[in-house]
Amino acid sequence: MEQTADPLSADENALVKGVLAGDRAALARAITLVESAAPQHKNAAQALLARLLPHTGQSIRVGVTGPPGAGKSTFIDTFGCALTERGHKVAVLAIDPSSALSRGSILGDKTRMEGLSRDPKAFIRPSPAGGVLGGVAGATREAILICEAARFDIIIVETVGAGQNEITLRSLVDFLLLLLITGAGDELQGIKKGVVEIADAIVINKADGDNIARAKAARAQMERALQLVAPATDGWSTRVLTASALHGHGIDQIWEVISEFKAQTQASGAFEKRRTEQRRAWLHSALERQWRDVLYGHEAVQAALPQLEAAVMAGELPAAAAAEELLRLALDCGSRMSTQS
Ligand SMILES: Nc1nc2c(ncn2[C@@H]2O[C@H](COP(=O)(O)OP(=O)(O)O)[C@@H](O)[C@H]2O)c(=O)[nH]1
Ligand SMILES: [Mg+2]
Repeated sequence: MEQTADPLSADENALVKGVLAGDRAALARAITLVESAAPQHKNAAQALLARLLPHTGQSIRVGVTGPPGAGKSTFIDTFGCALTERGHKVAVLAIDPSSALSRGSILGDKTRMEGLSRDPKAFIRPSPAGGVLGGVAGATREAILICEAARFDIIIVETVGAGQNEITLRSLVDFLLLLLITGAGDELQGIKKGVVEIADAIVINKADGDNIARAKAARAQMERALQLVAPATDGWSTRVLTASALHGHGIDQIWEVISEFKAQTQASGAFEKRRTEQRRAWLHSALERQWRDVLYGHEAVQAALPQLEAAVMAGELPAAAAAEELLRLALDCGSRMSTQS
């Protein structure tokens, strides 16, 4: 068999070694590489991932979502510190598809993870802002793998509950935790239809002070509501808990639930089945992205696009006909229109 050239330079080989050794600077650089929107980084990023892939998969990937202000950052800080204290290595990533537009970063918002950011057993990575070659979800998936190769055994991915974020998050993690808070009464705030159905646990946060009774009532209500929906994970009954991220109450119980989830779903096969499906989805999103790049990067397509666009905009040509013409050009099967004229 012919040996293909290793597209990794000496520098990049050092990067692989650094990541595998758990070196934080190497870890940060590797994630920057897969996040890069520069086409010249694509080959190196893919080669890096291929090298790291055999060393991935050994973590539990936990998604945390909920409305703004529910306490996600505070919770991750408290929870993360409790886990590093038990000897775990915790990586925190953020997925924020809107950051490309807003230039915001959800891990850069008001609540910094004060404890965790100073913890040598933790690694925090804000959501990439701006254009990312693999899309924000793709970059986050790849960042998860890189953290695993660096031996982080608990990966927490945060996203604010807005738009399609939770659906994207669900496709990246093993366990999805939905964080909610009560309003003035015991009704839950910022709860979106459908999100409860994809959660493996619902935590009613800020169960402290004079809020405890309301949180408990909300919990009972949520438990009743859940009896009517199918669980998010085969064989697992969605748990409802109360907690105070600020005061550290209920945090150990949440870890117990996640550990129980892992043991149970690994025994039943549901855990690996979900991961296998997630890898399938990874392929299809990579394929769509790369195909789009090929299509729009094709010289003949670029040359023909303005004219076809103008014709469609003027109402002279159906969009499907223009699209088909562009596809023909990209696939080099010649132009139907030019051969006809
Ligand atoms: N009383 C109380 N306040 C909390 C708790 N968790 C978070 N907060 C406060 O709620 C606000 C929003 O928290 P933050 O973690 O930034 O929420 P996020 O937007 O979901 O990330 C901050 O002022 C926190 O101090 C809690 O358990 N109890
Ligand atoms: Mg936050």
